[in-house]
Amino acid sequence: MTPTQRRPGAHAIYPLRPDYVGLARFLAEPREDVLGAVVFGRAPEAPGLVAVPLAPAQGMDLVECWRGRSPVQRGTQDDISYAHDGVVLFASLMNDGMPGIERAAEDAYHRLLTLTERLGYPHVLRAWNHFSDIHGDENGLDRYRRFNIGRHRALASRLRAGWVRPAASVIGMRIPGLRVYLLASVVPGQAIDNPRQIRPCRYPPQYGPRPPDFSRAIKADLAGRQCVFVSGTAAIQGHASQSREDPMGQLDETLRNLDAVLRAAGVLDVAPITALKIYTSAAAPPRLAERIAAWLPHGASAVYLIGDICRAELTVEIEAFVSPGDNI
Ligand code: 3EB
Repeated sequence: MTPTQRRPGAHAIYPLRPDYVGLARFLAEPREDVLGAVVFGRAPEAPGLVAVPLAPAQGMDLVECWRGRSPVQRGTQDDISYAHDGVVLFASLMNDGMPGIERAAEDAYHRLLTLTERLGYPHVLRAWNHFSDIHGDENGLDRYRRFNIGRHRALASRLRAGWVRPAASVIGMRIPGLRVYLLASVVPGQAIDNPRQIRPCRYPPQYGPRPPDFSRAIKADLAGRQCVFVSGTAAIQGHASQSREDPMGQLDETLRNLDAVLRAAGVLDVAPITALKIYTSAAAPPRLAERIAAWLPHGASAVYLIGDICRAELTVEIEAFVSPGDNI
């Protein structure tokens, strides 16, 4: 291609990042470059819009919008909505009808992985999982532990072949169903460990018969843009929960974990943090938001959502998206 034949913007930096906007604004804006969007609230019918009914603490319908590079190709298959742009694929699925979270999780991951591979994006970098009654009992086991069994069964053959576990979040929602959405890419990401925590896949059996299959963070070079996806991070040291009855203590521990995993990913300062999502199991105390605001760099976004953390004794969990080129 000669320079004059290049599409305008073809050499601009790959734009992937989450934007958080109100639903009305999202619906009013152009959407050609939208890979996927998630409404934390009631979703209207719109292509590629997945509803995750966690209450936004801001009290409005909040949309998390992932933009890639136009033209984006969209489709639906096997009840999965997807869109891709040659670099990243966003896919989402609602598995609301299937009884039993173990089977629902296995079926969801089986279908999602089949699709990502068929479309040429076999490397899942980041997955979000939301389902109801996360601490309920299902055949004698906590539903989160059942979810881990189903997820593990769907991933097992890929894991044996060296597939990298994605960064992930698992947060309980308060209406029935399972919602999974993910970002996958044409190139593999690199798994980052947190030196303060053991790898989730090495959790001892006290946390369930199958460990959770996720990486603490994934670092990826997406068309020249360095991205770090930090998994839902809570007050866990080694494998043990810390500061059980103390939300502010849990927050301090969580921020230490975020610092540590970012450092391990080569992000030497919190300044490049682009977006933070904070999940709390009840309305966050104002002091918690104040502490986070003081920790976050100027220009980064922080959204608060109410949902259940997958260990009942934990009340706060934080995930992050970092692209060092964004703020510095
Ligand atoms: C933890 O560190 C807290 O099962 O995919 C955080 C993020 C947690 C993802 C998952 C679980 C998961 O174990 C819980």
